[in-house]
Amino acid sequence: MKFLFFTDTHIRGTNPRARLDDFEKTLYNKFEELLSYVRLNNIDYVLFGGDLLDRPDVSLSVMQKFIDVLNKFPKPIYMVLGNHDIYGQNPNTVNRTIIGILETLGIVWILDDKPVELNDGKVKIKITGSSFTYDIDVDSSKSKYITNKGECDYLIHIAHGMLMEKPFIKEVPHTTIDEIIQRTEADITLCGHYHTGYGIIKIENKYIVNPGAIVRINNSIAEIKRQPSFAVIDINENISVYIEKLKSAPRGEDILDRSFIKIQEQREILFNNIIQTVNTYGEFEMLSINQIVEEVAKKESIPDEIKKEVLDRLTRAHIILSKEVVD
Ligand SMILES: [Mn+2]
Repeated sequence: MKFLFFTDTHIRGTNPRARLDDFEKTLYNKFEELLSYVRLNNIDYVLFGGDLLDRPDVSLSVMQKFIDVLNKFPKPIYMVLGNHDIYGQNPNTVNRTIIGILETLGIVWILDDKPVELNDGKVKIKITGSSFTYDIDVDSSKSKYITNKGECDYLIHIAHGMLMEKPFIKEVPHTTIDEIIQRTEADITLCGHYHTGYGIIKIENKYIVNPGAIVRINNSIAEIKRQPSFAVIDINENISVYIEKLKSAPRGEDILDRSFIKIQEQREILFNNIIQTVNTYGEFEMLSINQIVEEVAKKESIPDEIKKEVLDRLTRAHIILSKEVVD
């Protein structure tokens, strides 16, 4: 069986500030290239790592074009939700989002509570998934990255979280591969969320794969140099995994505006100052509002139902705010 895995497409109708080209058009071309790769290379199943959309309510006129191409992929596309696909970093809001509609139409399949078993008469492959939740990398058990093989020959797990090769910036919640590699039974763990990606890492016959985002949204030097890629997985008697570069992706130099970098650097300094200020008020190691609620609740022994109410209200506020924001 042959799989194609891609991640973080961030479909949107507007241009990210640093982009000089027509982002929507370029992205559409990438989807068409992926589709023709699927057809020419006899890919059986398509897997997706989350952040299909840049926001949960991306406009219908934009979606109309992309639904047309998504509908031509082998159905369904097995996927997990990214933080941009949902409201309030809460996967339970999916029914109010565009992805909820795509799932109803049978175009996508959200894996979390519906793992899939594929059997071609030769091998039995199970696919499990963990959508983004605000605690995916905060939870010390790292349970969203751990999955069980059961009766199948091979197990593929997809997660949208900050799974990193090495320890990362302290302020950003993340998980390192060595925290999970011994405990997960997945032969292949496919990851989205960290846009830079790291390709294929193989440890003791287990693969960890993040080919990086299909899109380049910021204009860091690393992003300018990076060529958007996807992964191909071929499972017969053995597993083979390889990375393919998108040919339709323009050169970073041609589409990312570097004059913008200076302003962005100043912003980063400002942002770091804010983080430091917040840290002096409490020992918050992260800045996500949900995580701060979690920390405060723990410190002050606030009952679970009150914490839940606060998180629910934050989700509702996010829904209201996102309707008011004009991109
Ligand atoms: Mn993303």
